[in-house]
Amino acid sequence: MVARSSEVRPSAVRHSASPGAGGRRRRGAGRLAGLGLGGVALLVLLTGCDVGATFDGFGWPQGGISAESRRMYDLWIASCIAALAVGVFVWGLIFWCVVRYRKRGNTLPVQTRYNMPMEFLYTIAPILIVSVLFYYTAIVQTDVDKLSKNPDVTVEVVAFKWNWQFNYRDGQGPEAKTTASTLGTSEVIPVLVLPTNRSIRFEETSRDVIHSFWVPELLFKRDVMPGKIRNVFEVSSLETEGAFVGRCAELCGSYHAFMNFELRVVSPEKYDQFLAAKQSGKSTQDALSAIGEDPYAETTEPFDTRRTQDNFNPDKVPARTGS
Ligand SMILES: [Cu+2]
Repeated sequence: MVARSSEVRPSAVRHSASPGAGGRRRRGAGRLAGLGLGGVALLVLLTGCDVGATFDGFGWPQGGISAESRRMYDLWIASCIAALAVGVFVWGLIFWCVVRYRKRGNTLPVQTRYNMPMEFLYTIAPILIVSVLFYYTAIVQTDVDKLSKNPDVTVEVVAFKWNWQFNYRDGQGPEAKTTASTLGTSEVIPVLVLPTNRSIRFEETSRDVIHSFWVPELLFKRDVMPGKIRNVFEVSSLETEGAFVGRCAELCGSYHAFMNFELRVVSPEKYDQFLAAKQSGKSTQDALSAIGEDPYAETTEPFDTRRTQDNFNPDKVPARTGS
């Protein structure tokens, strides 16, 4: 037979028979909860606003360079803090129960099965937590996937086994024209030059199999599909100048691991000069030199594919030529 909450067990009678001891225990539990809350408050105060940096991003990569990457990072940090708060509360309850209701004899403590308010709380609290997490995730995801009508820069990303081509376009969609292009080769890593503080649209397409365009500092990657599919995403602004390695994040064949490129983020003025130099017919390396940038990739280098081993004219393989 199932014990009802309304049934009063001898142990409950025993507890209620000694109000002094119960009061002391309640005060003890209150002190414990106060200490826990105080500890959390102190932790937040000590770490200031940048809780994420203090805890190494809770495992999330730090150093995002786009507005979207910061929003994704903030969502992760907030979710971790919420999870920790729930965790600390639950751990506190567990330890409190362990201490408060430790075995003192052979009689069962008060049983609270079929306690409707508790059952209601157990059901509603997780639904509320999941709803809040879902709400903020949906907002950030929509924001990251948002496309503008007229991005400042549109670059077509063409992936192929096993390299990249970056086409600077004069508009959006497959009908737009390429005004300048950078092609990677086995000897030269392709450098994708982009400006800070401008919205950038990436239109991805593949010539053969599925690849994936990934710059770790964007905290973002998106598959590059073959056929007529143009996978499109935008970055509302790049906020940090510098050189960042880019990779293929989809296992696409023998030389998948060699599909590296470099994202070079420069000032808008330098970008305009670079694009003008490219459009006037200069190679990517010459155009990079013209704006005072390193002409070759700084973050990665061509891998030794050993393709020349079986070359009939190994002496004639040109060194570091490309794009
Ligand atoms: Cu690939």
